[in-house]
Amino acid sequence: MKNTIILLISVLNFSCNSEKKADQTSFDFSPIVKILKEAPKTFPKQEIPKNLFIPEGMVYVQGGFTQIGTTDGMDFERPMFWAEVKPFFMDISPVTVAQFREFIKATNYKTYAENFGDGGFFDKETKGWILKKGANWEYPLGKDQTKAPDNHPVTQVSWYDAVAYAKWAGKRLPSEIEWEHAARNATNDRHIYPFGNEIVKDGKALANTWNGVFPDFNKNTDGFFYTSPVGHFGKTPLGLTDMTGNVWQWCDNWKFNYADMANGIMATDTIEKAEKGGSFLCEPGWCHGYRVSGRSFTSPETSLMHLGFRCVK
Ligand SMILES: [Ca+2]
Repeated sequence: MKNTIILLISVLNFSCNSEKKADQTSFDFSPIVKILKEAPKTFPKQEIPKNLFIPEGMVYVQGGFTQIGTTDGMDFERPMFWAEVKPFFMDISPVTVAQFREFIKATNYKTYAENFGDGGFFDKETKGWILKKGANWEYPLGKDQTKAPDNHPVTQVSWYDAVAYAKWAGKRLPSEIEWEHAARNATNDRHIYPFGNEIVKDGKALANTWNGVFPDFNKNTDGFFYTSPVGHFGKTPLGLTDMTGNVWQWCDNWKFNYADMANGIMATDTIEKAEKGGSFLCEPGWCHGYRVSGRSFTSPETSLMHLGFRCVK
Protein backbone atom coordinates (compact mmCIF):
# COMPACT_ATOMS: atom_id res chain seq x y z
CA MET A 1 0.00 0.00 0.00
CA LYS A 2 2.93 2.32 0.63
CA ASN A 3 3.64 2.41 -3.09
CA THR A 4 0.19 3.54 -3.86
CA ILE A 5 -0.78 7.14 -4.07
CA ILE A 6 -4.45 7.60 -3.65
CA LEU A 7 -5.49 10.32 -5.95
CA LEU A 8 -8.80 12.01 -6.15
CA ILE A 9 -8.53 13.16 -9.73
CA SER A 10 -10.95 16.01 -9.42
CA VAL A 11 -9.54 17.64 -6.35
CA LEU A 12 -5.93 17.96 -7.36
CA ASN A 13 -4.64 20.80 -5.30
CA PHE A 14 -4.12 23.31 -8.02
CA SER A 15 -3.66 26.98 -7.43
CA CYS A 16 -6.24 28.19 -9.94
CA ASN A 17 -8.95 30.30 -8.42
CA SER A 18 -12.27 30.30 -10.23
CA GLU A 19 -11.53 27.03 -11.97
CA LYS A 20 -10.62 25.38 -8.69
CA LYS A 21 -13.96 26.33 -7.27
CA ALA A 22 -15.75 24.68 -10.18
CA ASP A 23 -13.76 21.50 -9.72
CA GLN A 24 -14.72 21.19 -6.11
CA THR A 25 -18.35 21.13 -7.11
CA SER A 26 -17.73 17.90 -8.96
CA PHE A 27 -16.10 16.35 -5.91
CA ASP A 28 -19.15 14.33 -4.95
CA PHE A 29 -19.28 12.68 -8.36
CA SER A 30 -15.69 11.64 -8.66
CA PRO A 31 -14.44 8.18 -7.90
CA ILE A 32 -11.04 7.37 -6.51
CA VAL A 33 -8.40 6.29 -8.97
CA LYS A 34 -5.28 4.76 -7.50
CA ILE A 35 -1.99 5.54 -9.18
CA LEU A 36 0.54 2.75 -8.68
CA LYS A 37 4.28 3.30 -8.66
CA GLU A 38 4.93 -0.28 -9.76
CA ALA A 39 3.18 -2.71 -12.06
CA PRO A 40 0.54 -4.73 -10.21
CA LYS A 41 1.75 -8.23 -9.29
CA THR A 42 -1.56 -9.90 -9.95
CA PHE A 43 -4.52 -9.13 -12.15
CA PRO A 44 -7.60 -10.41 -10.34
CA LYS A 45 -10.40 -11.51 -12.60
CA GLN A 46 -13.08 -8.85 -12.71
CA GLU A 47 -16.52 -10.23 -11.98
CA ILE A 48 -19.54 -8.54 -13.50
CA PRO A 49 -22.07 -8.11 -10.68
CA LYS A 50 -25.09 -10.39 -10.92
CA ASN A 51 -28.38 -8.71 -11.84
CA LEU A 52 -26.47 -5.59 -12.82
CA PHE A 53 -28.80 -2.81 -13.95
CA ILE A 54 -27.19 -0.91 -16.79
CA PRO A 55 -28.69 2.56 -17.32
CA GLU A 56 -30.15 3.16 -20.78
CA GLY A 57 -27.62 4.40 -23.29
CA MET A 58 -24.64 3.37 -21.17
CA VAL A 59 -22.24 0.44 -20.96
CA TYR A 60 -20.72 -1.14 -17.90
CA VAL A 61 -16.98 -0.55 -17.71
CA GLN A 62 -15.46 -3.12 -15.41
CA GLY A 63 -12.74 -2.03 -13.05
CA GLY A 64 -9.15 -3.14 -13.19
CA PHE A 65 -5.58 -2.13 -13.83
CA THR A 66 -4.65 -0.09 -16.87
CA GLN A 67 -1.32 1.23 -18.00
CA ILE A 68 -1.94 4.82 -18.99
CA GLY A 69 0.04 6.44 -21.79
CA THR A 70 2.42 5.13 -24.40
CA THR A 71 6.13 4.86 -25.12
CA ASP A 72 6.00 6.40 -28.58
CA GLY A 73 3.46 9.22 -28.47
CA MET A 74 3.78 12.89 -27.66
CA ASP A 75 5.94 13.97 -24.72
CA PHE A 76 2.89 14.53 -22.56
CA GLU A 77 1.77 10.92 -23.08
CA ARG A 78 4.90 9.68 -21.31
CA PRO A 79 6.05 8.00 -19.12
CA MET A 80 3.46 5.28 -18.83
CA PHE A 81 2.10 4.59 -15.38
CA TRP A 82 -0.31 2.09 -13.85
CA ALA A 83 -3.69 3.01 -12.48
CA GLU A 84 -6.37 1.02 -10.73
CA VAL A 85 -9.83 2.07 -11.81
CA LYS A 86 -13.11 1.22 -10.14
CA PRO A 87 -16.06 0.05 -12.27
CA PHE A 88 -18.38 2.68 -13.72
CA PHE A 89 -20.98 3.23 -16.42
CA MET A 90 -20.13 5.23 -19.52
CA ASP A 91 -22.36 6.78 -22.17
CA ILE A 92 -22.26 4.64 -25.31
CA SER A 93 -21.84 7.77 -27.41
CA PRO A 94 -20.93 11.42 -26.97
CA VAL A 95 -23.87 13.61 -25.95
CA THR A 96 -25.79 14.51 -29.11
CA VAL A 97 -27.25 17.81 -30.23
CA ALA A 98 -30.76 16.39 -29.58
CA GLN A 99 -29.85 15.34 -26.03
CA PHE A 100 -28.30 18.72 -25.31
CA ARG A 101 -31.44 20.44 -26.63
CA GLU A 102 -33.50 18.54 -24.04
CA PHE A 103 -31.23 19.93 -21.34
CA ILE A 104 -31.56 23.47 -22.68
CA LYS A 105 -35.35 23.15 -22.91
CA ALA A 106 -35.62 21.81 -19.36
CA THR A 107 -33.32 24.34 -17.71
CA ASN A 108 -33.14 27.43 -19.97
CA TYR A 109 -29.39 27.11 -19.52
CA LYS A 110 -27.27 29.54 -21.56
CA THR A 111 -23.94 28.19 -22.72
CA TYR A 112 -20.66 30.07 -22.50
CA ALA A 113 -20.54 30.49 -26.28
CA GLU A 114 -24.04 31.98 -26.26
CA ASN A 115 -23.05 34.39 -23.49
CA PHE A 116 -19.79 35.32 -25.23
CA GLY A 117 -21.56 35.60 -28.59
CA ASP A 118 -19.00 33.47 -30.42
CA GLY A 119 -17.22 30.12 -30.51
CA GLY A 120 -13.94 28.67 -31.78
CA PHE A 121 -14.09 27.86 -35.48
CA PHE A 122 -11.41 26.41 -37.71
CA ASP A 123 -11.48 28.39 -40.93
CA LYS A 124 -10.44 26.15 -43.81
CA GLU A 125 -9.78 29.18 -46.03
CA THR A 126 -7.29 30.87 -43.73
CA LYS A 127 -6.24 27.53 -42.14
CA GLY A 128 -6.47 29.00 -38.69
CA TRP A 129 -8.74 29.27 -35.68
CA ILE A 130 -11.01 32.27 -35.33
CA LEU A 131 -13.77 33.31 -32.95
CA LYS A 132 -16.84 32.95 -35.11
CA LYS A 133 -19.68 35.29 -34.24
CA GLY A 134 -22.91 33.46 -33.47
CA ALA A 135 -21.33 30.00 -33.30
CA ASN A 136 -22.93 27.94 -30.55
CA TRP A 137 -24.11 24.39 -29.78
CA GLU A 138 -26.99 24.72 -32.24
CA TYR A 139 -24.96 26.43 -34.96
CA PRO A 140 -21.43 25.15 -34.32
CA LEU A 141 -20.12 26.59 -37.59
CA GLY A 142 -21.88 29.91 -37.16
CA LYS A 143 -25.34 31.20 -38.03
CA ASP A 144 -24.43 31.51 -41.72
CA GLN A 145 -24.05 27.72 -41.87
CA THR A 146 -26.56 24.93 -41.39
CA LYS A 147 -27.83 23.87 -37.98
CA ALA A 148 -26.08 20.95 -36.30
CA PRO A 149 -27.94 17.70 -37.09
CA ASP A 150 -29.68 16.17 -34.07
CA ASN A 151 -27.71 12.93 -34.19
CA HIS A 152 -24.27 14.55 -34.28
CA PRO A 153 -22.23 15.10 -31.11
CA VAL A 154 -22.91 18.46 -29.53
CA THR A 155 -19.96 20.84 -29.78
CA GLN A 156 -19.31 24.50 -28.93
CA VAL A 157 -19.81 23.65 -25.27
CA SER A 158 -17.41 24.78 -22.57
CA TRP A 159 -16.23 22.45 -19.81
CA TYR A 160 -18.65 24.25 -17.48
CA ASP A 161 -21.51 23.64 -19.92
CA ALA A 162 -20.60 19.94 -20.06
CA VAL A 163 -20.54 19.71 -16.26
CA ALA A 164 -23.92 21.47 -16.05
CA TYR A 165 -25.41 18.98 -18.50
CA ALA A 166 -23.87 16.03 -16.65
CA LYS A 167 -25.30 17.16 -13.33
CA TRP A 168 -28.73 17.67 -14.87
CA ALA A 169 -28.52 14.13 -16.27
CA GLY A 170 -27.44 12.70 -12.89
CA LYS A 171 -24.02 11.89 -14.28
CA ARG A 172 -20.51 13.36 -14.30
CA LEU A 173 -17.57 13.77 -16.67
CA PRO A 174 -15.02 10.95 -16.71
CA SER A 175 -11.49 11.52 -15.54
CA GLU A 176 -8.92 11.09 -18.30
CA ILE A 177 -7.82 7.86 -16.65
CA GLU A 178 -11.31 6.39 -16.67
CA TRP A 179 -11.72 7.44 -20.31
CA GLU A 180 -8.48 5.72 -21.32
CA HIS A 181 -9.33 2.64 -19.25
CA ALA A 182 -12.60 2.37 -21.19
CA ALA A 183 -10.83 3.01 -24.51
CA ARG A 184 -8.50 0.14 -23.60
CA ASN A 185 -11.64 -2.00 -23.33
CA ALA A 186 -11.16 -2.23 -19.54
CA THR A 187 -8.58 -4.94 -20.23
CA ASN A 188 -5.43 -2.82 -20.67
CA ASP A 189 -5.70 -3.42 -24.42
CA ARG A 190 -2.49 -2.06 -25.96
CA HIS A 191 -3.73 -1.47 -29.51
CA ILE A 192 -3.34 2.02 -30.94
CA TYR A 193 -7.12 2.34 -31.27
CA PRO A 194 -9.80 0.54 -29.21
CA PHE A 195 -10.55 -1.67 -32.22
CA GLY A 196 -7.01 -2.44 -33.41
CA ASN A 197 -4.03 -0.80 -35.06
CA GLU A 198 -5.57 0.19 -38.39
CA ILE A 199 -7.76 3.22 -39.00
CA VAL A 200 -8.83 1.96 -42.45
CA LYS A 201 -9.95 -1.62 -43.06
CA ASP A 202 -10.66 -3.05 -46.51
CA GLY A 203 -10.61 0.48 -47.86
CA LYS A 204 -13.23 1.64 -45.36
CA ALA A 205 -12.53 4.31 -42.75
CA LEU A 206 -13.17 3.21 -39.18
CA ALA A 207 -13.34 6.72 -37.75
CA ASN A 208 -13.95 10.35 -38.66
CA THR A 209 -10.54 12.02 -38.85
CA TRP A 210 -8.68 14.42 -41.17
CA ASN A 211 -7.74 12.58 -44.36
CA GLY A 212 -4.71 14.37 -45.70
CA VAL A 213 -2.19 16.87 -44.47
CA PHE A 214 -3.52 19.21 -41.81
CA PRO A 215 -4.24 22.04 -42.36
CA ASP A 216 -3.42 22.07 -46.07
CA PHE A 217 -5.84 19.58 -47.57
CA ASN A 218 -8.45 17.02 -46.53
CA LYS A 219 -9.37 14.40 -49.13
CA ASN A 220 -12.43 13.62 -47.03
CA THR A 221 -12.26 9.90 -47.77
CA ASP A 222 -14.19 9.07 -44.58
CA GLY A 223 -17.10 11.14 -45.89
CA PHE A 224 -17.21 13.88 -43.26
CA PHE A 225 -15.41 17.19 -43.33
CA TYR A 226 -16.87 18.18 -39.96
CA THR A 227 -18.72 16.03 -37.36
CA SER A 228 -20.42 12.74 -38.19
CA PRO A 229 -23.51 11.09 -36.65
CA VAL A 230 -22.62 9.34 -33.39
CA GLY A 231 -22.17 5.62 -33.92
CA HIS A 232 -21.68 5.96 -37.68
CA PHE A 233 -18.33 4.13 -37.56
CA GLY A 234 -19.45 1.30 -35.27
CA LYS A 235 -18.60 0.24 -31.75
CA THR A 236 -15.48 -0.69 -29.82
CA PRO A 237 -15.25 -4.19 -28.33
CA LEU A 238 -16.61 -2.69 -25.11
CA GLY A 239 -19.63 -1.30 -26.97
CA LEU A 240 -18.69 2.39 -27.13
CA THR A 241 -18.87 4.61 -30.20
CA ASP A 242 -16.77 7.61 -31.25
CA MET A 243 -13.83 6.85 -28.98
CA THR A 244 -11.63 7.54 -32.01
CA GLY A 245 -12.02 10.84 -33.84
CA ASN A 246 -15.19 12.81 -34.57
CA VAL A 247 -14.92 15.13 -31.55
CA TRP A 248 -12.56 15.62 -28.64
CA GLN A 249 -14.31 14.93 -25.33
CA TRP A 250 -13.95 16.99 -22.19
CA CYS A 251 -12.65 15.13 -19.15
CA ASP A 252 -13.19 16.11 -15.55
CA ASN A 253 -9.58 16.65 -14.54
CA TRP A 254 -7.12 19.45 -15.00
CA LYS A 255 -4.08 18.87 -17.20
CA PHE A 256 -1.43 16.95 -15.31
CA ASN A 257 2.04 15.77 -16.10
CA TYR A 258 2.57 11.99 -16.24
CA ALA A 259 6.13 12.12 -14.90
CA ASP A 260 5.01 14.21 -11.95
CA MET A 261 2.01 11.98 -11.39
CA ALA A 262 4.17 8.87 -11.17
CA ASN A 263 6.21 10.63 -8.48
CA GLY A 264 3.21 11.82 -6.55
CA ILE A 265 3.72 15.47 -7.48
CA MET A 266 0.68 17.44 -8.50
CA ALA A 267 0.87 20.28 -11.00
CA THR A 268 0.18 23.71 -9.57
CA ASP A 269 0.03 25.99 -12.55
CA THR A 270 -2.39 24.50 -15.01
CA ILE A 271 -5.33 26.45 -16.36
CA GLU A 272 -6.52 23.82 -18.80
CA LYS A 273 -8.85 20.85 -18.61
CA ALA A 274 -7.96 17.57 -20.29
CA GLU A 275 -9.77 16.01 -23.21
CA LYS A 276 -9.56 12.67 -25.00
CA GLY A 277 -10.56 11.06 -28.29
CA GLY A 278 -9.22 13.24 -31.08
CA SER A 279 -11.40 14.83 -33.73
CA PHE A 280 -12.20 15.31 -37.39
CA LEU A 281 -9.32 17.77 -37.48
CA CYS A 282 -6.66 15.27 -36.32
CA GLU A 283 -4.23 13.50 -38.61
CA PRO A 284 -1.09 11.48 -37.85
CA GLY A 285 1.38 14.08 -39.12
CA TRP A 286 -0.05 16.79 -36.89
CA CYS A 287 -1.12 15.30 -33.55
CA HIS A 288 -2.65 11.88 -34.23
CA GLY A 289 -4.82 12.77 -31.26
CA TYR A 290 -7.35 10.03 -31.89
CA ARG A 291 -5.02 7.30 -30.58
CA VAL A 292 -6.13 5.81 -27.24
CA SER A 293 -3.19 7.51 -25.52
CA GLY A 294 -3.83 10.87 -27.24
CA ARG A 295 -4.64 13.88 -25.08
CA SER A 296 -5.31 17.55 -25.52
CA PHE A 297 -5.95 20.49 -23.23
CA THR A 298 -8.22 23.51 -23.36
CA SER A 299 -9.18 26.22 -20.88
CA PRO A 300 -12.56 25.32 -19.36
CA GLU A 301 -14.47 28.41 -20.54
CA THR A 302 -13.56 27.72 -24.18
CA SER A 303 -16.03 26.35 -26.74
CA LEU A 304 -14.80 24.79 -29.96
CA MET A 305 -16.45 23.26 -33.00
CA HIS A 306 -14.61 19.94 -32.57
CA LEU A 307 -14.96 19.55 -28.81
CA GLY A 308 -17.86 17.74 -27.12
CA PHE A 309 -18.21 15.32 -24.21
CA ARG A 310 -19.75 12.13 -22.92
CA CYS A 311 -20.78 11.30 -19.36
CA VAL A 312 -20.19 8.53 -16.87
CA LYS A 313 -21.77 7.55 -13.60
CA1 LIG B 1 -13.37 13.35 -41.71
